[in-house]
Amino acid sequence: MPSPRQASDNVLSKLKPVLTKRWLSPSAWRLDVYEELDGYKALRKALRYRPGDLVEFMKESGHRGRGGAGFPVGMKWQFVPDDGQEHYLVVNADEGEPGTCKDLPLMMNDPHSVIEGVLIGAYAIKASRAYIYIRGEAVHAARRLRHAIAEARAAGYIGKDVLGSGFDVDVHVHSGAGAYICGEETALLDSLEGYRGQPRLRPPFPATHGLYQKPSAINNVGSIAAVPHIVLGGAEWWKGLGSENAAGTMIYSLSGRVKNPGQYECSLGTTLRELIELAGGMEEGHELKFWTPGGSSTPMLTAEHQDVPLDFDNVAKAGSILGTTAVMIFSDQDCPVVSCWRWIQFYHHESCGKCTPCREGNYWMVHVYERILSGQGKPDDLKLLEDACKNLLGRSFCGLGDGATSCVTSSLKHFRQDYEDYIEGRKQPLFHADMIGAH
Ligand code: L3W
Ligand code: SF4
Repeated sequence: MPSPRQASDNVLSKLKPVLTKRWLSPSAWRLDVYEELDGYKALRKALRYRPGDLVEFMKESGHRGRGGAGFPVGMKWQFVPDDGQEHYLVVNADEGEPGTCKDLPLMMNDPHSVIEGVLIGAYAIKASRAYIYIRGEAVHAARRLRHAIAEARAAGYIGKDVLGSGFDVDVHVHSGAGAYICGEETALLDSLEGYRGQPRLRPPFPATHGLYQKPSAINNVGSIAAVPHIVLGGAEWWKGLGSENAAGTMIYSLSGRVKNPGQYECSLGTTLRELIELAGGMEEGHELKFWTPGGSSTPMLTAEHQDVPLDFDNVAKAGSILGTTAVMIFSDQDCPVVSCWRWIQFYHHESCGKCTPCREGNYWMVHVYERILSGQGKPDDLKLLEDACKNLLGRSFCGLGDGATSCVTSSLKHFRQDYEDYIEGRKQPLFHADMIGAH
């Protein structure tokens, strides 16, 4: 986490390093150092409770998922039926949302906190097997997790009769092959089972029909790494770290036009204005123009929204989604049309092709963007983009299709003029028409 130098005391008080507090300790990824820093104390404590009590405790803490949807963690665990079947805990470590960078540093700097959270979660839902599904490109993080699992197994935290509690559990790391769609929980399950990763129809939800059609809880890395801290600190402590209706801290990943981009762990509900101050301010000569609260799948906001508390409810009221708190910051020297073009290229490339609205819609939107940006745009093109989004949103098979529309509809709402400037020749084309398709 970069160290903020010039922020005011009021803004500095928003910084709450909990999940990131060990990041500054050299070698906290090693078991001996982790144990010196209170590591595995939460597991010892959790094993003294009945699994059902832990689920209740997690509900009480108000802890909500950090993977994008903000679904309550305790409720997700409660949905896993206590029916004597094999159960699984799966960690979604396929961090792929553009701009998101909180799970990788968590796994690199503090892998045992993820593993300790996995063990507590597995115990709470009575799972004897847990999988961490990590994106294929993150070879370094997968290696670090595997090393930490071997250390934890040798120390008796993983395996048969964990710490003499009678609880048996094993933990595996599974690397994906670099497909964004495998971050969608049911595509992830297909990929984990050895199939091509494509979303499944929901319901039934993974809570009842998950991995190998068995009850499964799927939690994001950030959701699960918070669990040991909540178990040690208590539900009230966790709630007190956040703001009203938003318990705990959040790792905001700041990128773009700020002086010190990086991860800032703050109270849920910190505003963009405060985050920019923590990051040393905007880059010299740049003025805020647009930003995403939670990655490219969340509608972009503008300078007018700088004081919106960045928590689930307030961001929704402002017309966007908190998502993964991937705060990408753009200035008056950046073009929202160009950003959207790049993002739609990404969605087109990552579309799994299962459903027509997303497969075809993103393909055609890339073409419309390229027409506009090459100076060949027509006045009807904006209507065409809006129509494409109407046919994607709510009509796609999974959230990827819905998410792709966010940047298009929000940029058309806030920055229509920028599109019209290209179409009406007031802005230089970004590339020549001959270059279409070359990007
Ligand atoms: C049992 C029910 N379980 C819902 C569970 C469901 C899932 C969780 C949330 O998308 C968002 C997406 C991206 N019985 C249930 C139930 N569940 N009802 O609750 O479900 P849902 O459908 O609200 O969301 P989701 O499909 O998990 C996640 C947005 O996050 N996002 C994230 C992008 C990328 C990453 C990454 O790179 N790691 O997360 C960014 O904004 O657009 O809207 O577990 O099973 N009745
Ligand atoms: Fe695949 Fe896109 Fe349809 Fe999702 S919305 S199932 S990614 S084609």
